[in-house]
Amino acid sequence: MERTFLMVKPDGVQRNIIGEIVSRFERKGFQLVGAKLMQIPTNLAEQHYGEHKEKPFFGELVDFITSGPVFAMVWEGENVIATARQMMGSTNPKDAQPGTIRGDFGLTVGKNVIHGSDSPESAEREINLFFKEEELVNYSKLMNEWIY
Ligand code: RTP
Ligand code: MG
Repeated sequence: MERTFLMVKPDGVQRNIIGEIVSRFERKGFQLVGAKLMQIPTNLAEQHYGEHKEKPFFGELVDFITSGPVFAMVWEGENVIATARQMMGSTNPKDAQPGTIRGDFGLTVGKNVIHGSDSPESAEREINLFFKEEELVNYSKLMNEWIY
């Protein structure tokens, strides 16, 4: 089953919407297979956002993501990578549709509440960056019979 890496960014943690965000993915039908509250060290932030190293906002991005605790998660389910991105909404909350997480909770591109992997390759890379294999839990729910 497909897996993705999602993370409530420091602004989302400070604003007490971890539960709101987790709840949306639970209600959608996805399954949580790993989660932790953590403070990201600078070297991990730089690796995680490595693709943006040359961008003018890279320094701000690393400063922000390391500025307070984040809630890192791995979620599983059919098409979870693309569907989670849709549920998050556009990168810039001013363009994000109402009903999406960024559309409902964000105002500016710098503080846009949530991160989600954008492809199967980045999902695998990011899951391995943030979680050890033994931190991910394999289990099945009877409820899945009502989803699939
Ligand atoms: P993320 O990686 O955080 O899930 O966001 P994303 O895929 O939607 O957007 P991406 O292009 O990967 O950009 C990563 C984060 O960089 C910040 N950003 N700032 N100042 C700017 O113009 C600018 N552009 C992007 C955003 O916080 C974005 O989430
Ligand atoms: Mg991205």
